[in-house]
Amino acid sequence: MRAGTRAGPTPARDTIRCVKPESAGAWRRIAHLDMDAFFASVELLRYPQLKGLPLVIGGGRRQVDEELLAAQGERALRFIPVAEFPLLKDYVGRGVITTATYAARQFGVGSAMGMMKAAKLCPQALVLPVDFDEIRKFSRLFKSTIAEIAPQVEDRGVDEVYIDFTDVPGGQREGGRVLARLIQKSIFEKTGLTCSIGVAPNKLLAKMASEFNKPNGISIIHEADLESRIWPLNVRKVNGIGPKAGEKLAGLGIHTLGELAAQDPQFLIDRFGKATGAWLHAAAWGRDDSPVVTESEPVSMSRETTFERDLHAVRDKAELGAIFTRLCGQVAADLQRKGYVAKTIGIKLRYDDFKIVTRDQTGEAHTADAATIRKIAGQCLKRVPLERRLRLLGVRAGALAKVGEMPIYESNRPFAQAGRAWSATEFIAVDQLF
Ligand code: TTP
Ligand code: MG
Ligand code: MG
Repeated sequence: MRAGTRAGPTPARDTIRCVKPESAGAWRRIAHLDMDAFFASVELLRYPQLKGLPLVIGGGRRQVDEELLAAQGERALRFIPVAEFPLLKDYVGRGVITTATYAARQFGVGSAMGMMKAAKLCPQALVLPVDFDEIRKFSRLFKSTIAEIAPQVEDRGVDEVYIDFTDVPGGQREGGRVLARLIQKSIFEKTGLTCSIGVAPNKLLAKMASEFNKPNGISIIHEADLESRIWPLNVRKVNGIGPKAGEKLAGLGIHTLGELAAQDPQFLIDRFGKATGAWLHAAAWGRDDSPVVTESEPVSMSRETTFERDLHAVRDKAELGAIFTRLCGQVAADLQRKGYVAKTIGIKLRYDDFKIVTRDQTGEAHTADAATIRKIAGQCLKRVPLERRLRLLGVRAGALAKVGEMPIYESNRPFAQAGRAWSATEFIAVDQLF
């Protein structure tokens, strides 16, 4: 019998009930996941013969890199002898390292270090350039793998995310360790890459925890671990305490988070201002309520305008044309500013009798170009009756893709007319997104 669904008098043993955490009363469990030596690990997928060797990523693509790729053909990349790879000691040029494998880090080489300095520390390290297309591909792949398991994912850049474990089935087991293991395993199976995960009561602590057991580690933090695991850390380990604040705190004799936690909040407020001072104190005590923000991708972007007086397509052609062109320009600018391209372009009209009509056209090619949008919207306009005067005109860009994420080979086929017109309610609902 389930707890709480008793028939008859309450037996004594029912007074202590073991209730599994359910959504409302569950402990907040937030994970931070960060890929290990990300740019370097992506190169190791292509050149597995370099595994375990010191490798740094940095500099532009050089002749020597082109030769490596060209010499043997894609399929044979894994068989290129290690001796044929360029060495850091032979590197000429300025540039900085974007990342280094853990084998290279043992020599003190790391992100943001100048190539020349790194060459002195570890001349025998191999050096390869960044391949941004590969990076983007694997970034998308590991993130989509996570989202299939735990849908509440906050994108924090190329190689890291926050994940809300709280309501995911199994997300509370062993403080989140079971789900973290499953995610690690799934990412490895899909990509061949490893990552590290910290699970804690909030984002602030999870971010710190993901670094505790790098690479390929999991760290579980509970509130009770504050004193033993968080307070010994340097204040700079908190995401948000940068070099300037760190220096200022050091000047006050505050180095560790324990020392920061011991301060009177007013002392910090007096020196850092109300908001920052209070935040510093809360951070040292591991307090953070910020939510995991799942970015919702826009479905469409649109602009519309209601005219000051009703306009007629023939008699007010010039005025209407200018407004139409302006709306198309605005939609194009919105797309460009937000980094999107659209596959469907549509128009919306409201007549003087308040009736609404819409038309759209979808094609193979994405665009964010004002002139192209204007041309396609113009074709849509030809498909609506224009005898009545118009009160409102709108232009909409739909079927959006992020720039750089649309199919590479888009045919140049002209836009085909879509059979479906979009409804006015859809138009308004979508508009409210912006
Ligand atoms: P990080 O996650 O900071 O580093 P990482 O993944 O290389 O190593 P770790 O195992 O410690 O997480 O950054 C992710 C990628 O971002 C990194 O592989 C390269 C790039 N990057 C830069 O281009 N410049 C930088 O200064 C840093 C820190 C990273
Ligand atoms: Mg990383
Ligand atoms: Mg990172």
